[in-house]
Amino acid sequence: MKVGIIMGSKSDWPTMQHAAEMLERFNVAYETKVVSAHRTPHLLAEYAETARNRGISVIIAGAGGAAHLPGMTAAFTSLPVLGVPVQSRALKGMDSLLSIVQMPKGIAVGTLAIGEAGAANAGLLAAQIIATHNPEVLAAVEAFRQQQTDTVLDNPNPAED
Ligand code: RP5
Repeated sequence: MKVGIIMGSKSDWPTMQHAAEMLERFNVAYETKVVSAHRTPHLLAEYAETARNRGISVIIAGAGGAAHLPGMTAAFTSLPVLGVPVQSRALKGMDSLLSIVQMPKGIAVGTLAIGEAGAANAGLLAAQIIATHNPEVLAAVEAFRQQQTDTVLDNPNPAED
């Protein structure tokens, strides 16, 4: 089983690569592809409709501006879709966020934060979804979280390096 990471443009990669890096950390297989809801609508339909049979179990979709990619992807598949609002130049990603998060009732998209943190957390959440039926991924996710906890507890003084 693997994760599909799609994005509306090559220009989204500097953001979306953080989702890929997170999946690598947990040894989760993934594929990446540029799929645009408005520039390549037929490719989007084909990608989403064939994803499950190609072994994809979660789709991460990142887009900016009038970001209909995650919602349209969710319309074409019943796989879980995680939406990442990419930061836009004009409106700093508020446009991306609102157009991804405000899905009307009946078709679900799990929306993450704007930008790099959202992309990284989309990778983390996808790994956690896979971890519900994969003990190796579960162990890796729990080790990652424990490491974060230890880092904080081992460095309680904010004024110290
Ligand atoms: C969206 O438009 C993409 O997801 C990207 O965030 C934004 C700008 O795309 P480019 O003009 O850089 O291709 O479709």
